[in-house]
Amino acid sequence: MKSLYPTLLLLGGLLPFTGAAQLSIVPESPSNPDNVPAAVHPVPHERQLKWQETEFYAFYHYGMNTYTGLEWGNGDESESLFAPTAAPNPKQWLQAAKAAGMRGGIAVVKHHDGFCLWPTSTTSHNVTNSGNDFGRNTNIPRDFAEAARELGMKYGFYISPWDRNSVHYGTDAYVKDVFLRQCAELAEYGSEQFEMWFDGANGGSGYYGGRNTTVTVDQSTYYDVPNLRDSVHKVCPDCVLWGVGGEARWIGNEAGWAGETNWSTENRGYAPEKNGMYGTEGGWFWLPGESDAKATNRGWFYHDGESPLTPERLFQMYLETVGRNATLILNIPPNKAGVLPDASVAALEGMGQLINNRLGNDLAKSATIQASETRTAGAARTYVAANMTDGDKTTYWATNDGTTSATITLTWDEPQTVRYVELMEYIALGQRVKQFKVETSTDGSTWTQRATGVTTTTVGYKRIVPLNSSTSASYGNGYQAKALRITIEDSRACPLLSKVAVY
Ligand code: FUL
Repeated sequence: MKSLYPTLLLLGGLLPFTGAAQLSIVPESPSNPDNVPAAVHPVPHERQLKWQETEFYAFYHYGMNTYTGLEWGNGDESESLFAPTAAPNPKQWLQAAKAAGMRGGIAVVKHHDGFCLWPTSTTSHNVTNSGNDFGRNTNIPRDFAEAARELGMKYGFYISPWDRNSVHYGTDAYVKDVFLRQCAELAEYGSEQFEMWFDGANGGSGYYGGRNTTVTVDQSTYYDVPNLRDSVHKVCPDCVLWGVGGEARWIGNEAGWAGETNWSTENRGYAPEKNGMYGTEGGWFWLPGESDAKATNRGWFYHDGESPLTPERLFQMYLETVGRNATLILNIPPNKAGVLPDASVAALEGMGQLINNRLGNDLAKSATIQASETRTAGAARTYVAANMTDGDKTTYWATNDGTTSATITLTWDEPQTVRYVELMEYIALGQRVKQFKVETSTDGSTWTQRATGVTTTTVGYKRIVPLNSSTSASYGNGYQAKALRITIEDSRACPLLSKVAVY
């Protein structure tokens, strides 16, 4: 019988396939020529890793509500009300997102009112019956995917499981003949999709094809999620099914913040409103957090008179989500002409400039970096401290097994002005760090702890720590430092860091 140990490692994708090991029928000793640390389970699926790397992307709520002024349409709206005053322009939406530093976007293509923004075969409640030619020619999945490809951005779609228009809602026929088929149609708009967004709001009152009633469903069983996942993944292998799909979790608020302690692991039956922000240490499965937030001061959909939040506020959201091991999906609603208003475009550009100015010049690259301990190198892999500043996400620094605390010290020839420290764990082998601290020194021997007002516990995929402890107050003058020291004080197993950056 094969021993379990190498099997687990192979499952984690850590070791190259070796014919000899596979054919062996006698117990074998673990073969680990690269001295790769054992994974701390659970670990992310490859598609969750790719998804996490998207970090920051846009959300576009556009559809029937744009024209009725509602946030939740009842489902009885006449298709003719969808009447864009110009051809909707997803390329303009995505260009504005790119200027903010976003790597992709998700377009709502069916909200709770059930109106579909593509010519679907599953219902007549769709663009082909809309009020004018701009409406009838609208196909958001097609145009959004095409624009994203052109701009080198990732893309995905929001399709509401809850459908207040469908006469079948609440029966199996809805799931089989409407919802799953709609998802399958959407999957065909591009195999590179990175996320499908399945909202948790479901069941309740609605038009339901004239039944005008209240329908209650059990979302944990009703939508046939295993089948949904299989069908989508067959066509879109990298598509993370958010929310109801069970591959990424709601961060538990719509205010653009994640917990300073934020685990990417969860247990079954967790309560998003309670621990969505924080995750659960030692949880059973990998369920990373995504924070959905509005970049404007009104609803998810466009409303006359709305205005965008300031670039400073948006930058704060970035720090409190992307900088706390979550992804940020920032909503900017297109208007009745199917474009983002100028003021929103300007706010996004301002946000992009702040991110670039404040987090664009990595001082760690010009520092000498040392660690208190370095894991013994393997045949084809080292674990040296310089792996954290080489710009290569596949290399990482590690200690030997059994070591769960260590220091990393960066020193410069000349004093630097420092404001933020960014850390990234090599999460392919699990989330580990539980406690750390950051200090600066003007001479390399006397140390002052910084970020004392920040809970410096988890790191995860990415953690950005403001050294003055403030995500909201002004940028500040920073601290003069000839050296900066990060001390990992506790970790679930030997720590593995793929990046240290200092700004
Ligand atoms: C919520 C929905 O009910 C809102 O209308 C919006 O789509 C938001 C992003 O998710 O749960």
